[in-house]
Amino acid sequence: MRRVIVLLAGVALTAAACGNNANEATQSEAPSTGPQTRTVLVDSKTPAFNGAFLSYFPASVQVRPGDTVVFKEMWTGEPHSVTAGTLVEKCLTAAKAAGEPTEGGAPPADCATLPTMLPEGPGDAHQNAAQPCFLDTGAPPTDKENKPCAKAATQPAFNGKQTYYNSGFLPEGKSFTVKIDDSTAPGAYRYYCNLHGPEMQGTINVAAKGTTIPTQSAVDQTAAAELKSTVDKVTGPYQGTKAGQSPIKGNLAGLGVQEAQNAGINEFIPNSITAKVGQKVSWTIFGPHTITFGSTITPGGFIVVSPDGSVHLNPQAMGPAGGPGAPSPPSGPPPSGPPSVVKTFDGGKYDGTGVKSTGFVGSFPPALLGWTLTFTKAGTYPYVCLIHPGMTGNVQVTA
Ligand SMILES: [Cu+2]
Repeated sequence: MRRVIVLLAGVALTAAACGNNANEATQSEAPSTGPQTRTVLVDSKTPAFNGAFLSYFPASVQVRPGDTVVFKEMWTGEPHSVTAGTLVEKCLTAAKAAGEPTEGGAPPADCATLPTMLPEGPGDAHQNAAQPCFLDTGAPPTDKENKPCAKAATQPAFNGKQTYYNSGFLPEGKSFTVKIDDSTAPGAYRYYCNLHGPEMQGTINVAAKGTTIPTQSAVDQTAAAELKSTVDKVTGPYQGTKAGQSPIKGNLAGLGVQEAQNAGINEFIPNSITAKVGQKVSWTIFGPHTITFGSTITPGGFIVVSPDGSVHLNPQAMGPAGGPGAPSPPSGPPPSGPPSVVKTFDGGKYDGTGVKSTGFVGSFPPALLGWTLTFTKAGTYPYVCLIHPGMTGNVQVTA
């Protein structure tokens, strides 16, 4: 699930943003008196399509010591964290030097040692990454140890010196509030998502005390402009695919576009499939999805926070039902050229009774996985993706 975006060219996430531009000063800056709070979105939503955005909006926010940054989880079904600290800085610097993100490449050592929220294959969430963790010194437990950090009685303020400062998994409706400690030295402090890796990162720019900073409405405008820029890149290829002009033929479960690799389109295209009884229906899976018939699990409910704070994947959502799970992607060098289906697995027959599900499939270009299913009875069969809320479709089967 980690490699949801395959490459996101080195966008200038680390550049100081919207600073003390004299032209903006009159409208967009707040009085410097008193502590301010600025809100940053984690992921985002658009009316243009059902999607997910592996970005923070805006990518850079300016505050001062004593101010607060609130990270608001937008919940598209993609699990995220806000994870900062000197160990994360090291990882992001190494990733940039290594030209990360690279397609399928191994992460640099400084990143590989950091916790990741979910396993690459089957298994449960990693508690060292999925639960909050605030360390003044030392490294968090490894994925292999898979145990949470010692619980902090209260969340400390961020001072720029902590080695690891992690929100943990941010469920739907949750925000992560970060108070910037009075002692924090001015500078750029980067953070990332410990599931999606260096591809999904942002910066808290801490300015000197007394600096005037952009207002929340200016921050919101920057966030909206950044989202629009991504949505604009996606819209053409998305509409083209819906009109049947995609190089990938047939039914799609999800879609990513080359032009904006931080965006995922979480839709079944076309939304409605027609088939005859006994005819094999096939899907090309593009992204991290399930194709699921007859389930009562709420889409997005594949990851849950237990009352004790531990975070778990729901095996009933993640596992296949009524057939085999996804095969592992083929080894060896990936095919070149446009994305294509390299392996297909078969869900067998379905008559509308019980649950039929692919289980979780991580299928990314250029080597995509396909799934087939044969309906044995006429009728209309609604189906969903259990990862992404709002990702629904139906198959209309006639005799
Ligand atoms: Cu999905």
